[in-house]
Amino acid sequence: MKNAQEVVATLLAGKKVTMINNNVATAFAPTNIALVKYWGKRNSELNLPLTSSISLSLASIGTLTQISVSDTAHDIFLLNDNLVDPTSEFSQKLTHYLSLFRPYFDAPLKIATTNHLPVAAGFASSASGFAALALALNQFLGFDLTATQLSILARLGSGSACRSLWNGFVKWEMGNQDEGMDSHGIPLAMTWPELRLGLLTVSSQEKPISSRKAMQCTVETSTLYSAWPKQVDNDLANMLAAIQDQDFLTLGTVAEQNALAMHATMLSSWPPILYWQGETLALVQKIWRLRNEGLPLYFTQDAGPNLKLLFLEKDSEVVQREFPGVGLVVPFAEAQ
Ligand code: 2P0
Repeated sequence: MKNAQEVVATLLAGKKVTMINNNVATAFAPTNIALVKYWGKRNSELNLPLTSSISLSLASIGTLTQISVSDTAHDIFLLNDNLVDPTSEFSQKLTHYLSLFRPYFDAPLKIATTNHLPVAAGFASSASGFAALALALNQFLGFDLTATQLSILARLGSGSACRSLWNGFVKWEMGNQDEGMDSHGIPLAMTWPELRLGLLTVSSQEKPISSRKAMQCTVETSTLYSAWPKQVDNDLANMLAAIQDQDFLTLGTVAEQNALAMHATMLSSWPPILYWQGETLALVQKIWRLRNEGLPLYFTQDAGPNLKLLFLEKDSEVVQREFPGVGLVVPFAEAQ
């Protein structure tokens, strides 16, 4: 069994590192929202999942990361222009990730990250964050890796990051190799210009328990978890068919059911995990009422209290009227 350091060494075997002092590398990666979720790992060091998953990237919403050589003796991290507390979990995660690359360079780095969405509030900021970081490191150190190899590197930072290397629909193949060289994102060629997402922010506060810890607790203690891989298998097949056929009602139904089943596994964990807040429930009930009245509107929810609405362009106006603060996203803006 390889550890993360050995996986990086395998990917970088034979690569020449060509870091130039005072060089600056900048990279962007989109946030992705899973339509069939990743919840549970078979290897927590390499972030190898127990199931495959499918996501939709949010086009121009994501993370912009800039790397340069630090003029201090140690690494410094900036998040949305603010210096990050070196004792924070965010800083420790970044430091650990960078340590995987230390055999290839030793200069202290300045890493400036700009996130379009709130960090650690269930808006998948770690996904776009590690994807942008892998892309920026690739440029900065001249690794010249392929998107698939960068997807593997991004996964070592955060599982869902391996899906943020591409726009549009992406499938994360779980793979079955111990070292995970076959566990990475694969872009799906389909576009869907009429598809819309709506971001409903209930809270931008940091979540009470990280996805990493919540996933582990669910796998170890949830009485419902044994049903999850079978649910995901069915949902993956139905979601792929829905995307292929541009069948919105199936896409919405599968995405919403899958998210609810994931939250049900969390609720049946011990100690129980509940990311919902009162306002989350009120919004879900409103979505269900509107749907009963004939509006084809669905939601998905990640490890936080915020919701992501799924609907079609033709219903944009009514959705924006019903949910005045909603952030409208056009995932296939360029395809229009
Ligand atoms: C997903 N989430 O598929 C699922 C749905 C949250 C709910 O992937 O431990 O930050 O870094 O691999 O990727 C969030 O978990 O967890 C996540 P790690 P990650 O988008």
